[in-house]
Amino acid sequence: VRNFPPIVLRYFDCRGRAQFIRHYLACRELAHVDERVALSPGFEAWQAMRGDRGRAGTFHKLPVLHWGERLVSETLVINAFLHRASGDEELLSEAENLRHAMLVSSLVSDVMTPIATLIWADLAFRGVDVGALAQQSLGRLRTHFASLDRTFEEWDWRRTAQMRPLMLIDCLLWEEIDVVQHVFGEHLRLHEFATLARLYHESPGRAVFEKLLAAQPASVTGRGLAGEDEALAKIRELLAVQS
Ligand SMILES: N[C@@H](CCC(=O)N[C@@H](CS)C(=O)NCC(=O)O)C(=O)O
Repeated sequence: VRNFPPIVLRYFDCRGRAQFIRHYLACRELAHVDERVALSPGFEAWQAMRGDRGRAGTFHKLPVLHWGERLVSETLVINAFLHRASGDEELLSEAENLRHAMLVSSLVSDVMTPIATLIWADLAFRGVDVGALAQQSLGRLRTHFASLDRTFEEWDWRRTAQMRPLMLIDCLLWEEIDVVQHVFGEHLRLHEFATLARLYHESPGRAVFEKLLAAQPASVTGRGLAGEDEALAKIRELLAVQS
């Protein structure tokens, strides 16, 4: 067992960019503080902290990871840092590490980001046609899920993943599939992506992930539970009309 320095993960009290890191730290039982910045319509807690570079980090954005004296900003960099610092990187071959990095990048840029954009759309882009954006986002996500499904199948992922401990990519994959289902409901049709569906349902971390989410229910974005539920209800209503 390695000795790790004190770890603090700071992020808003939502799932967003950091829930997969929370899942990972919990599953791997890495002692840490899960510091959640309270959400409110005016983001008062964040406004009070935003100017403090020691807490808001290099770019005054969250998530921020403290690893002993180290402060790490940027979701992808935090991921790469943790993958290395935890010792996971050295358990994999160079080719495997490359695959992990490609998948993380793909899930963050092509799943996590468009989902957040869609949920915020009515506030972020005045006058946007939310129904059209939702339809387009769903179509693109389904196409992307088909590519991921094929990739995991070709890479014999289910078998090889069983031969190593649960890693960040497993947490991220589960989290993104869960979020996409939460947002699109039955419109996603996860069962049509057989490998992804199995990876999701049979994830060794699933019980821990679900327990963590049940213990601290959180919205996907910084809109907060009530505001986000309303936005999601609207999105699903618009999708139902179009389908
Ligand atoms: N490129 C950064 C983006 C981080 C980011 O945009 N964080 C948002 C929350 S998801 C934030 O801190 N917003 C508050 C602000 O910009 O004042 C990353 O990938 O971590």
